[in-house]
Amino acid sequence: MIFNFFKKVFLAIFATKLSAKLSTKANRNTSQMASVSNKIKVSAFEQVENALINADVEWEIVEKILSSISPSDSQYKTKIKQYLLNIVEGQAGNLSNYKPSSGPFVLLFFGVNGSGKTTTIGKLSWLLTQGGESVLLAGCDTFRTAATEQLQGWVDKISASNPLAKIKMDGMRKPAEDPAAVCYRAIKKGIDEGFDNIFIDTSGRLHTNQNLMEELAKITRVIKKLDPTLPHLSLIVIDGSNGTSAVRQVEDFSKFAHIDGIIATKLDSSSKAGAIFTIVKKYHKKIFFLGNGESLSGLTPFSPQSFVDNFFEG
Ligand SMILES: Nc1nc2c(ncn2[C@@H]2O[C@H](COP(=O)(O)OP(=O)(O)O)[C@@H](O)[C@H]2O)c(=O)[nH]1
Ligand SMILES: [Mg+2]
Repeated sequence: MIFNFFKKVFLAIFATKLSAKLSTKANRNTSQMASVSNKIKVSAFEQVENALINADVEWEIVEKILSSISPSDSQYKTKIKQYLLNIVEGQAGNLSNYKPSSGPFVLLFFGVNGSGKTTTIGKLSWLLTQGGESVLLAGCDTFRTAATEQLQGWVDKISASNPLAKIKMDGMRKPAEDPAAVCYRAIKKGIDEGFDNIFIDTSGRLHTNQNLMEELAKITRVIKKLDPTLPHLSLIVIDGSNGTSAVRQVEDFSKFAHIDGIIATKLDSSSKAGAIFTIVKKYHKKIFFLGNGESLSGLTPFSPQSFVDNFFEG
């Protein structure tokens, strides 16, 4: 009897202890799981943060995003995307807004050496000739002798791919000609021959080189003598993989040339051209195209939504 009583008491104590132990373990497991899930959330959040920084979104913008959104917010990715989208929304440039009502549409391309001006001109020429428009390329990069050949190379490539393409090049006729004079002559030819578009290709210049920057200002001054509304569109071409130095390029070039908009190239590399957010925020410039690759079709009109989506892919 007594034995049975002690057995019951012993079993009751054992059951209580076991249940307490199990419940502590369960609590510990729940809190451990919560902390693991939190860690995963924070690390996923950090990954997005790193992705933005690696894509050259300036720290000031990243910091603002991170301070306004919590990693525990299940919608944080959507919110970050929306924040970035708000910056570039409505910033897609449209060529047709700049076209003159009559005469050729004259576009001036400039930027630092190797940013992709000539390649972009080639790709844009292909796009427009595919639509049946004629294009005259004004080869005003008189600094490198190979530059005229490179431009002619694009004319040949486009003509080979589309024998009906109406495209010509007019460049230097003797070594070291003044680029402004070459440009003037080419535009005059384009007007006289009734071209739909004239693309002016200029030498790559360091934004820190005063003389070369003055030369760019001279090109604009000289062509205004033909028609004060020229050029109808002035575009700076930035290499998307140049990081945030593209912001400085826009600032320095704007001291010597009017800038209507931006073309960012080399988005097929690891570059995502996050500097565009700063350029748009600071200088309110339109983005016209993104270059992705060296083929004829490697130029895409800027779309704010796909640009932002691209930050969260790959
Ligand atoms: N991968 C890649 N390479 C490009 C792109 N645009 C230009 N390039 C290359 O970058 C280099 C410089 O381009 P180029 O057009 O000559 O630059 P420019 O000096 O500004 O006229 C060349 O080797 C081009 O083939 C692009 O969108 N993607
Ligand atoms: Mg060039």
